[in-house]
Amino acid sequence: MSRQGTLGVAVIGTGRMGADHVRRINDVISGARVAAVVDIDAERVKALADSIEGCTAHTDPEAAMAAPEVDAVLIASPGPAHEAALLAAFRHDLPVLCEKPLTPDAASALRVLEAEQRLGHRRVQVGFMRRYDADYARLKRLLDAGAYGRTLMLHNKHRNADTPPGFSNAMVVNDSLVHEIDVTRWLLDTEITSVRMVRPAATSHAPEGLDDPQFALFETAAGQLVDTELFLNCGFGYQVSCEAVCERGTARIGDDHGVFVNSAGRWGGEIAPGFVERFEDAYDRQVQAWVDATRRGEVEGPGCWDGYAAAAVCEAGVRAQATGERVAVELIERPALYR
Ligand code: ISE
Repeated sequence: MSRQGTLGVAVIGTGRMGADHVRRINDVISGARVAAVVDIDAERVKALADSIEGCTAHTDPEAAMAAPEVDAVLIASPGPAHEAALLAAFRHDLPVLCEKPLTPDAASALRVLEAEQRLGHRRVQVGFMRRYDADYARLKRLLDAGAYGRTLMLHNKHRNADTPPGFSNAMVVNDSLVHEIDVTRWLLDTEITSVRMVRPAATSHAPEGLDDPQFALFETAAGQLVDTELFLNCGFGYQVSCEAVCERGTARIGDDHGVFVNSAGRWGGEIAPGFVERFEDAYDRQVQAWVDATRRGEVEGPGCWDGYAAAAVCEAGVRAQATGERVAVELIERPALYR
């Protein structure tokens, strides 16, 4: 490990999430530094590297991985570029934190899963950051402890103020619903076996070609039902909540994030503007947990199996959008490395 035990990280992709992770590694968390940055935009990446002491700029991910001060890789490039970056990291046998999605479809996720198995050990943590959110973690502990008996249903809400340009119906599943897919598998410790997608009356505030809101219904291998409202142009802010309905009670998180105010005859609070603000602490904890585990020589958190399973459910979800039918999820048997 370079520089007195500090983990030298190559950050691949310096767009919105990548730049935020660079800031996080440099200014927020401990035990790591940004040793290299990679982007197809040569000027942008050079300007960024010049602002960080001892950091090199690259346009080729593999060149950054070969740099002597690089001990680990954080992949924050667009999803279609993930497979090549992951396979390159395996060639250099470097630990990876890969932003979600692992890859954009189940076939490519399976290729990554197979490559990691050929390596013989787990190398990848996938950026399903909600697992590191304090509220979700508390809910997980409650459900695991069986405080209210068996969980029978989950009701999720996932609302964004608006969508970025070019946001498609497939992205509603692949970019947004993918979080509830991971949360469901993680909280209930089971696989999702089928998906249905339903479209209620549409808001007039959604861009042309995007059906908004949408409603997803999962069945799990343990027979539970999970519903998710996805309202991605709700206009008023970013809101994510999850209610677990159990045999002897219910538990809900996500309603009251932030400060609660009583004033001038009214009560209320603020709604986070976006996911970067709402999940800021979760992103910090996620990257710190990855750095700490990597420095101990371990791999923790959601891995390639979770990335592959989520991709398989997403694929069923996109098919369910087209047919309106219940679509079964096709998964390979879980390999020994991930049991
Ligand atoms: C975005 O890519 C995310 O990951 C956010 O968490 C999600 O809320 C948003 O809908 C996605 O577009």
